[in-house]
Amino acid sequence: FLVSQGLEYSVTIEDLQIYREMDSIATDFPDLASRMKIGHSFENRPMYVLKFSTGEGKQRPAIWLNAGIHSREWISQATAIWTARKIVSDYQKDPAITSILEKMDIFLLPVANPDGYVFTQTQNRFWRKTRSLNPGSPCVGADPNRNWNASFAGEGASDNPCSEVYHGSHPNSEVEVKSVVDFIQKHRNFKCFIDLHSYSQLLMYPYGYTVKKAPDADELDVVARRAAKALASLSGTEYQVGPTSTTIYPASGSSPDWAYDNGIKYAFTFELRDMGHYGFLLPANQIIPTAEETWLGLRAIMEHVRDQ
Ligand code: ING
Ligand code: ZN
Repeated sequence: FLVSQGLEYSVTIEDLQIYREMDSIATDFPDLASRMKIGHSFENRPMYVLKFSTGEGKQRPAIWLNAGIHSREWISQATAIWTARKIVSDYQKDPAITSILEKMDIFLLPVANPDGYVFTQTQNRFWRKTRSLNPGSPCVGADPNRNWNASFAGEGASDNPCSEVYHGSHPNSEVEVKSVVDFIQKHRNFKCFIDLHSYSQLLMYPYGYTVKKAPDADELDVVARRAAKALASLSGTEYQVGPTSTTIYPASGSSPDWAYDNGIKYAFTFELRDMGHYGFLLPANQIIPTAEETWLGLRAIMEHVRDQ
């Protein structure tokens, strides 16, 4: 089909199994899950979000779960789609997720950078950025986790389009970022923003753009420690907890800092398995163990947000 369209190097979004799985989840659980298109990528692939809601027609307080903003971090997209299936399977079985969904809606974006994700499957396994064109430069893409309007172009970002941490021409220049920003701002009732990356086994909270302590750092630290403990309870995987800037490195223009500065207090980043032995090439037999333990961490955070 692709060759007949003259698009032999292009992969349509229907080729991505994650998108098929999103479709079947929405079809299998129509009262709980629905698929929404929040925008499209630079190469015009749809940006699909799964919405989990038991409050038809109500604008409930909401949780944003983001994955795959960096395309090569495959355990992130995989954990996200596993989590989607987990939510629909455990609703009305697990009292925790059931009570979370009685009060809040969950929005899950498993592939925040679809063009990059396709590129990692077809051209370069280690591609991190978007696939937007940079006028005047031969280099492609911007770092979608330096492109948010939070101390944009500050520390830990580059103004060189060839850099892996190029911040882009202006805040939200990447249409994938802009789509999420517009959706969250229009909704106006997000309480929690969680971004999944890999690797290093870290659970971090704002800020990345400064070493100054966030006003809510003490509370976020307590929540993150509780989540890390829950995560470790499954098979002993240890996570380090702390603010982004001092736990990993300073980085401006990141999504959790933007969320936090825009009133979404519970802003976290997970750096999933492993500690660097396999790095981005985490073997397939670690996907489900990673997703299962991460779920315990995510659920602990969501329970805290529920109880606010
Ligand atoms: N790490 C993140 C990155 O974007 C990070 C670390 C998290 C920075 C949160 C800023 C905010 O560089 C990876 N592995 O991408
Ligand atoms: Zn990342």
